[in-house]
Order: sequence, then structure tokens, then C-alpha cells
Amino acid sequence: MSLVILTSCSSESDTERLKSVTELRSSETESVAETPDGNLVPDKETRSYEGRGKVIRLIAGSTFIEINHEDIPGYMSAMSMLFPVADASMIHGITPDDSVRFQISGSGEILQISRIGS
Ligand SMILES: [Cu+2]
Repeated sequence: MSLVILTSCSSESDTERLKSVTELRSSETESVAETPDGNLVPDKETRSYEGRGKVIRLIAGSTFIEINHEDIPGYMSAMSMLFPVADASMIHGITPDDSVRFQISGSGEILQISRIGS
């Protein structure tokens, strides 16, 4: 007669470990970034702003769009500038002179367009 012993393998500790790493990260001291308008914002925090303006041009084959945007409260004053776009497909169908509403988001000083439409 033989006896087979099965050992069970538990993975519950993986979840616990992940949880503590996440908690550690969020408790790190925050550094700050400065927006073009001189506001200090938490550097690592993802934030977003809503904007509206008129399309000046699309950079063909690239993921940039130039927009003459109105004031973006808390971020920057009205101006014409190039914005990086999260995905090139987002600007398909958009043409110069279009009036658009958009959302820019990200962390640090460089934010990109995460949503755009008329
Ligand atoms: Cu601007």
C-alpha cells in the first residue's frame, strides 16, 4: 500500500504583496510640477482639463494637432499651440478650422489630448 501526499500551493500572499506595494507608492512624498500658468500641481498625480478651440493644423503622419485654444482654467491662458495626441486615430476626420472640445490629461508638465470631438 502506498500513500500519496498532495501539497497545496497557495497564492493568497501574492495579492497581499501587491496591496502593500500599492500602499507604499501612494504614500511617497509628492513632488510638484508647474503648469504653464505658474500653478503648482502634484507631479505624479494624473489630472485633466477641458478645453475648447479651433483647429489650426494637423501634423500629417504624426500625433500632434495645433489648436488655437481658449483659456484652460488652472492650466494655461488662450494661445495657439501643438498638443500631443494619445492616439493618431483620435484625430481622424478632424480638419483645420473645426471647432473642437477636448480633454487633456496626464501627469507632470506635459499633458496630451485624451479626448477630442466637435
Ligand atoms: Cu496652450
